Amino acid sequence: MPEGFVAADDIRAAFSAAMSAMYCNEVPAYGTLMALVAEVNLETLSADPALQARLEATDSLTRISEERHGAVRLGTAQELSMMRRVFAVMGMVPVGYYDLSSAGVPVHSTAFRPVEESSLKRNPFRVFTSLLRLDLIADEALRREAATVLAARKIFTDGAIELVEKAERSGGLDAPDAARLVQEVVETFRWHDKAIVDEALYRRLHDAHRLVADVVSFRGPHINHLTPRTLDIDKVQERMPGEGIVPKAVVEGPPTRRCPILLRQTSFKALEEPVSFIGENGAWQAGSHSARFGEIEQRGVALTPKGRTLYDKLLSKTRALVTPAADGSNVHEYMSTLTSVFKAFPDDWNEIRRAGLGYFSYSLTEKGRTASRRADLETAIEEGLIQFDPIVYEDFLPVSAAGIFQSNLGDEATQAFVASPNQIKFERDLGASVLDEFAHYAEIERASIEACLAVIDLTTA
Ligand code: OOG
Ligand code: NI
Repeated sequence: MPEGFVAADDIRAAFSAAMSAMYCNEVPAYGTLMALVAEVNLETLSADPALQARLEATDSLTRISEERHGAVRLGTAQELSMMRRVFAVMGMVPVGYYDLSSAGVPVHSTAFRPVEESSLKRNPFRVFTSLLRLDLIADEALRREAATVLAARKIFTDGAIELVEKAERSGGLDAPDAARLVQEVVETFRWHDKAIVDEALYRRLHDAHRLVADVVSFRGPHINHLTPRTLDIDKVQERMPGEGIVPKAVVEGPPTRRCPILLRQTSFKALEEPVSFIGENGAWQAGSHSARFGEIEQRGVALTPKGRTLYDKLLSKTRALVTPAADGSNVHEYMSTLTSVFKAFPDDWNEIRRAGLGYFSYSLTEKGRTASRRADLETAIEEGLIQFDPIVYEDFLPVSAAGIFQSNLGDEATQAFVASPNQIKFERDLGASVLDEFAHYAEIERASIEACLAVIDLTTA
């Protein structure tokens, strides 16, 4: 990076903090949730010195209190490709393709996030970004009207666009420009209570799918949630009602385990917020809309394709036995079924590793650094020359995401669409291809083994 430019990681960290401050202001329950998460994280760490020590040793402790993800839903290919360019200036690239149509939500998505280890440690802010699929809406006239409304709106400020172009031209931004970019980009995610449609069109969009109304009716893609990361999601879930927050009934993802895998998430329901629709003769007409909510997550080890296949199989098996009811009436039955079905997934780090189910980062122990003898990987682990840590899953899960979408769309909104993943079209609209998350984790693991190998020369053992 040329002299005088602010590191992309620092721009992202400033952006994440600015978004959090804005959301705290706009949705006070988010602030309450952050305080609760901080309290539980502190308790968890003091009760588990070994966890604290590993997080410290792997240099991942400081990122956790600052860690969060957000989500937005965009309306057009132009919006998506500009969003990619904006996030690129902050060191965030599109990772993964998520098809939500099969789960009854007319969008497909990616996650913009940092990928380098040092960047993740500095600040792992990520944004789950969805693109509306008007092609899945049956009513052709409505589809055209929605497209016309979307084509006319501008979700980025002129200042944001200028600064992104400048960063692309010069390879970075100096401090004043970087600070200005953060302020300009935050504008895109702000809540607007004045709709850009009248109530009649809002109703029709809403009847097609609530998500369509949410994307099309407003001037910008308001951030719809921000999610802090907790070290004990069960405890936060349990304490939410005491703080006046009602969580959704079921924690999405795997059950409670000794060795956390992938991602567990829960949310509180979207707020019903006052908005005004375009009325007659320049007047505004009062109404309401619900879109914004809060969510927490707990992250575990990234799974290999083999591990992910097992996870998907066990989750489908659970859901075939008990489908979680939206009103939470069968939550105990669902959770106990989930727990018993997941007994088939090993719950010991070394077993998970040896079975090739998860990705791990290998490092030399103190003893390994000074070892005079050579050994292969497994022997070196047995002899305490090499240790391994789970690589954190930095991405999302489509079934969980669908559950989060649904719980905030009102549960009557469940709808069937023909499953139609279209990654090629998504990437064309994005203007780039998405990174393959599995290949990426595999590479981190491989590089960590190679670094050990360079020191104790395993190959010539
Ligand atoms: C995104 C829902 C997905 C997650 O954490 O899985 C998501 C949305 O509602 O726009 O954020
Ligand atoms: Ni989320």
